[in-house]
Amino acid sequence: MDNFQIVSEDMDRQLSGMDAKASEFKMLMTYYECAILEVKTKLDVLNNEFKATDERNPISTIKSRIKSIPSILEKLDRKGYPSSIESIQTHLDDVAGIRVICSFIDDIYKVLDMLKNQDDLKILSIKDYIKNPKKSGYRSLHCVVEIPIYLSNEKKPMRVEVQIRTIAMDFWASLEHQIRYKKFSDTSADSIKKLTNCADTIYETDMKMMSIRQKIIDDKND
Ligand code: 0O2
Repeated sequence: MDNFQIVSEDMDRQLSGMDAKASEFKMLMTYYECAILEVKTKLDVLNNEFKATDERNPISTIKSRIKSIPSILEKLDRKGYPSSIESIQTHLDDVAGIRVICSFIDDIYKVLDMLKNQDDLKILSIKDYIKNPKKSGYRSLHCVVEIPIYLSNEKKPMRVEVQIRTIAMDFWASLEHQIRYKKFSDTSADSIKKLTNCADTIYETDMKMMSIRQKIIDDKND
């Protein structure tokens, strides 16, 4: 049995109960992968252009992922939607996910503005968890974008969720995700408060780093 067969059978098993054949599902995931590539390329181009003009990169790292089959099925079920290929495309915005890690808070909004200025990319929604942090202390800017992918015989609009955050916000979110996220009920109020305090301290440090950078630039220009 070759690897493809194993993947396919594994997918069939994971997709049991879903109104979709593994092959159709795999094709859809390939479309999402293509959409990630398109958005990533745009971000790379913008980062290089910015580096050439400002001599520094607003983007430190770009990560991406395709949502796992269990997470897709869990989310459809939790939101009360049917488990089908059509339902995934209609109801889920985060099957394709890109995380853009920036150096400073103002870089986040610079990246968002750069995305807004791309005429073949549509911003469908923006959630600013920096101006309005989540109760947990989570900070990040989320936007859902629609981008066309060019297939052999059609142009297909695909949605990608882009999460933009600083290195510091990413540090907190990654560790908090490991130790608590989605285990809310098992976590003591004291631990939750401590984690939220850490997020607030990290945000204050982010703000301080940004003003130190600005002061150094201003001093240099005087
Ligand atoms: P993963 O494993 O990161 O992919 P939802 O919660 O998905 O039903 P919605 O409105 O789609 O609702 O999502 P929301 O809350 O705007 O953003 C969800 C994503 O943001 C999560 O993805 C996390 O990546 C991140 N996130 C949101 N809140 C927190 C938090 O308190 N802590 C951490 N560490 N991350 C958070 P997924 O798909 O849930 O998980």
